[in-house]
Amino acid sequence: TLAASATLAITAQDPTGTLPSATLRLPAGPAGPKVPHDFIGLSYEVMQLEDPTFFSPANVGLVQQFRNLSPHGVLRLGGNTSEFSWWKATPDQQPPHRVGNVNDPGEPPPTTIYAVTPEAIRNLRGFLDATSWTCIYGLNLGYGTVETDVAEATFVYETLGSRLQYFQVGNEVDLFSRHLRDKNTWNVDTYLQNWLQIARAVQKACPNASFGLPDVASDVTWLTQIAERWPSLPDKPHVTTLSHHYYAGGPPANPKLTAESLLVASPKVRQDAELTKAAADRMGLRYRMTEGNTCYQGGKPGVSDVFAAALWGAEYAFHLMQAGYSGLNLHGGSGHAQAVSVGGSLRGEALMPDPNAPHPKPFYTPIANEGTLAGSGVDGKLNGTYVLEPVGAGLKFAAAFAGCQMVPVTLESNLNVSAYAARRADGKVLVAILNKKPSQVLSLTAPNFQTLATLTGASLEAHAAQVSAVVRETSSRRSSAGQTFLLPPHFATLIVLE
Ligand code: BDP
Repeated sequence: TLAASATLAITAQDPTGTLPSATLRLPAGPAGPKVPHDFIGLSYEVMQLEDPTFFSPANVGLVQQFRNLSPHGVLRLGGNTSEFSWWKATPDQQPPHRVGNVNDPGEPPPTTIYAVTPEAIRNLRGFLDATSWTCIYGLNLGYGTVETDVAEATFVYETLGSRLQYFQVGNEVDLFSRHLRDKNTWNVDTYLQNWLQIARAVQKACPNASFGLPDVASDVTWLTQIAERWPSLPDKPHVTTLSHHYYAGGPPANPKLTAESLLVASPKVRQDAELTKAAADRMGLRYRMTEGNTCYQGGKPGVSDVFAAALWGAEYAFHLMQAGYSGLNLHGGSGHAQAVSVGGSLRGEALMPDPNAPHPKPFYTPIANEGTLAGSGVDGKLNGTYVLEPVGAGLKFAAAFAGCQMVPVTLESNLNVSAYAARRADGKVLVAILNKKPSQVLSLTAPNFQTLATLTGASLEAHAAQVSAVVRETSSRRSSAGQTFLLPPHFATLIVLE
């Protein structure tokens, strides 16, 4: 165990041997946050529930991928499409007629709707049991009413039982002024009125249910404003978690977003974490990043689906662990909301997604179905073969810290290398070191360690098809003090100190 401070020296490989450029220290002192055992999570569109065979124990390929990613995790259902879903309690029930106002370009039109059925929820329960994961379930705030949300929530609550972690009501409410509400009146106060009306009714129908809020897209000052108003609000539902989203880049057309630029630390990650922690501490709640990825609008090819995304995913997860988050959910799935609105057909007065139109998968999905480019969860073309994509491999790499206690690390470096450490239940200290440069070789000197895993790819831009972004259990490696260990460029290693 780490009784006092330990020092690992990381040096850039330098032909003259004169360049000791980085020193990593694990100072003895107060421990960092405890990482919950179910820290790792994924986020999917509610739209995904349209195919009840997707989240089902019979979808064994997907069950395996979830279990492989983390033995315990949190599946969050939400996204843009949660505002356009409807609860179809019986097979003959007709979709509601919805009249929309202004659309944000790229959002599903308000008349695009997604049916969620009892069969899908029963299968979801089986899927969660098979994976040992729990669920954050997104209810519709955009078009939801007390009546429709209570009916859906009651069935979900009774069916998911202890597999339901909490309800979220509304996705990215800070953006509602663009498409779902009047921009002149929409703000934190009108949001809280809307939210409380539904959440109170759901709480009454589901007495032991918990809630998370506000699930903002990017404006975390909403969390601060909610924390200010919270003490004076009457009859509050049982809230456990404050949540926000984070997309590192976007739109995909932005030429500045590249595999290399993705790996430059963003100040927003730290700023979001500070505001979020302050608001959550004030309210006595946990905080979670419930939806995010490398680039919004479905991701960017060459950035979101390449090895750089694996390093990004690992680093982002470690960063949130160190910042005290209760978890993160990287977004993905076999369909993408914005693509669905293309190719609708008129049925009565409602514009429905064409069941034969493909729902292209987002480029950033952590787990991909190999058949999804040609098919979707809706039209039954899923072939049952699922693969871990680069960003998912990054998440799996970071999952080694779940259940551990973070150990603050200091790293003096100008090398674009980062390091995170955590103490395992057996007292041993894990250290993850990420070499993010496409060319620099680093050497690491440590007292005594074993390598547990590495995260590797042929290059930062190696495409998913050829990427070897896999977490490998390497054979144990014991080194005598002073022995150096080379860290190739664009490479991450996870070691355990002896
Ligand atoms: C988020 C939405 C999600 C989208 C994603 C994206 O919540 O539904 O799929 O953006 O643009 O804002 O990729």
